[in-house]
Amino acid sequence: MIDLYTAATPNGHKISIALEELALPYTAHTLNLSQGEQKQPWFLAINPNGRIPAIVDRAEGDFAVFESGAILLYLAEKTGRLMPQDAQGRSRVVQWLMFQMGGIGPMMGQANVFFRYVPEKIQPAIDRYQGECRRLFRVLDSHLREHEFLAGDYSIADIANWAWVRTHRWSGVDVDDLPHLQRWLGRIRARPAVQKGINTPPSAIDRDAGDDRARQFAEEARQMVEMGQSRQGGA
Ligand SMILES: N[C@@H](CCC(=O)N[C@@H](CS)C(=O)NCC(=O)O)C(=O)O
Repeated sequence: MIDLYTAATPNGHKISIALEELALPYTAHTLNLSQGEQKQPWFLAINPNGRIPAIVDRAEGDFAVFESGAILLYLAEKTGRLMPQDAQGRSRVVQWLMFQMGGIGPMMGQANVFFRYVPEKIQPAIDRYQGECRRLFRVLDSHLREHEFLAGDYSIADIANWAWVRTHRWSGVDVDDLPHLQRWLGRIRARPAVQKGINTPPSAIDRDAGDDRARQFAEEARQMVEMGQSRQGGA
């Protein structure tokens, strides 16, 4: 049994999607991020960085893993699935996983902060992060022109990138002229395990930005950003 500590965000959904795909038994614990539950001492003992997602593998002596990319690798290696076994195939998956962890995630995250959450509209920051998202989306689109998935068969690299890119509207970045990216988004969205994963827990990001729940989500995220800024140190 695996305990998953999560919230309705792309990084959280990466892990619920992977657990569903792998049919691993797990219990999802949803943390209230706007109330700072992720900074409580009990959770910092699991993830010293004080952020979701994290897992504890009860079958492996309560082994804890934090950082969503590291969790995906752990689950793929534990099961021998969602990643090839040979060195080159594995490296291809890790490359696209790192592309998400170092590029798509941070850039879309910052686009959300400046486009949705901070009260002041700082246009150069919005342009910078949305522009970088567009550039990264074009890299994905060009690669997907020749490839069905990012690195051979459907893998943890697809899960990691998909969980973020699907929320492109929330970041204010369109994909209308990126047909290969759209095809890949639709193909992965149709997987039953993916549907279960993005509903564990369901996300307000999926709703219309003018919807009350989406507005409340943005407000809570804004409070979380302010809380993070007012803290000393990482957690
Ligand atoms: N690099 C980390 C990022 C984790 C992260 O930023 N999590 C966000 C939600 S997506 C969070 O917990 N935010 C709460 C906070 O900043 O206090 C990962 O991929 O796991």
